Amino acid sequence: MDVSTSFNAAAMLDSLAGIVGPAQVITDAHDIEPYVTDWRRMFGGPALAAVRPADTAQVAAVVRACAAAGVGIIAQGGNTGLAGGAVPIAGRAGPQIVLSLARMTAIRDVDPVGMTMLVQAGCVLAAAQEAAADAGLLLPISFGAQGSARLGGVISTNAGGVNVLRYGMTRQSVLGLEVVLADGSVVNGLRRLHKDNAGYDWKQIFIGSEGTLGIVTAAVLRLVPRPRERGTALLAVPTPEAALALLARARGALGDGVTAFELISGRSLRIVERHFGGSAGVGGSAGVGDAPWFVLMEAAGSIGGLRAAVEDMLVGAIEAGEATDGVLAESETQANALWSLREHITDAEKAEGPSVKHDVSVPVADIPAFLAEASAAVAAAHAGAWVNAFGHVGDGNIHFNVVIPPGMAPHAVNHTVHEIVARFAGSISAEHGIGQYRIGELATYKSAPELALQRRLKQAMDPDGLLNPGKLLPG
Ligand code: 2HG
Ligand code: ZN
Repeated sequence: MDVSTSFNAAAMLDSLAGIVGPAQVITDAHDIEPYVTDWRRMFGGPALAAVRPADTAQVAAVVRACAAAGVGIIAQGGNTGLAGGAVPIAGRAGPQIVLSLARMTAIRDVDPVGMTMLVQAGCVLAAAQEAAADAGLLLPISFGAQGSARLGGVISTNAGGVNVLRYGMTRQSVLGLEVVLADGSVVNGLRRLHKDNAGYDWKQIFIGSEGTLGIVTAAVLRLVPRPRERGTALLAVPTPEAALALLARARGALGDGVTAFELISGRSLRIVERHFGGSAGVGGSAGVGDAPWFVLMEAAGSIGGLRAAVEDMLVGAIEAGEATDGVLAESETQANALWSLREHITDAEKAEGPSVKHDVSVPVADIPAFLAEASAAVAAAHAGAWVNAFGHVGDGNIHFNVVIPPGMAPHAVNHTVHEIVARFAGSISAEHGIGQYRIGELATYKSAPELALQRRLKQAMDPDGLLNPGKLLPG
């Protein structure tokens, strides 16, 4: 339909209020702000309203009303993303709403025998982790924003995080989904089955599709046994090569007990110290001497002797020169303080000024060469910029963020880094997704047949292009 001539905003708002109640249709300029702007204040644009349904039936009714009027729908969870996928695009034509899942927070059940849990899309990740822990189990999805990220968003972006190396991306933790399709129909696939080969595994197309194919309203998640012991260590390492040697040593000694292996540049820790040095539990490199690089690693297990095995492994690493210094946490509190250092890097970077994010992955063995080449290229081409590199080195995923001086064009910096990523046959978005931030670059770095295939999927699922318009797929 031609919305430019026939669209009646007041009637649309009335009809939305009729579905969710007037108090849940937010239009006031001040109140709508947190829904239409991302937390870094980099992305955002106008929306007719932020609409907050209470349940799946209301989501479906809102989608049907929007579909009938040609109104775009941006599904939003905790709005913690880094690619602008959950907020409007500035200057985009056509009416759209933000559909917030924030009221749908229920944890319907935890099954300790089948090791599953059933949650609504608005459930905060940390709340689901706690419910799993109360049942003696672990929901193995973990990242810095877990206190505000909501599971619908976690699933829709196939979030990564610090435990991917042991437990996989979010995709590996999803057994069943309930989704609302573009026409407002509800598909309930909330099965608690660990095995189900009866036809296409359709839930996979929604996981990581950033709300462009359907809206996730509930999920069955796979839980795992909760390890009884964990060993957390911060190590100073001389080079990224040494970090990879240490990873091989840790896996040799501890097998799949290695649950996290994060590489942190010395500069990343120094900015955490500068901005959060005084905060409780966050300070410097926790007694480990200064170094060009650090590794924060964690191992976990339940059969006893884990700590001693980690200790032996660390002694061996220091003897071999793979690490020059290190601290093995003596208590839960100290372990949490080490993680707190890691989790404050993003906020410390924000406090440093504007930065150009690169959430890249390359084959794990190529990480040292990638870091050397990309750092040299940034230094040569962008005077005054500096690299804040850290990330999930065990997955080949580095956040190669570049803090830039005022006035420097971000796109030129993106180009410098992503050309090197392409040379290593890497990805320009390892875990944060495409959203609106990476959409231009996707057209450059994905092959034409891959893009054509994705467009066919989009056309089949959302022929009118109303689900998260303008995101993920270049037009
Ligand atoms: C992390 O690993 C997050 O801490 C955020 O993915 C990364 O700030 C970033 O670029
Ligand atoms: Zn990350």
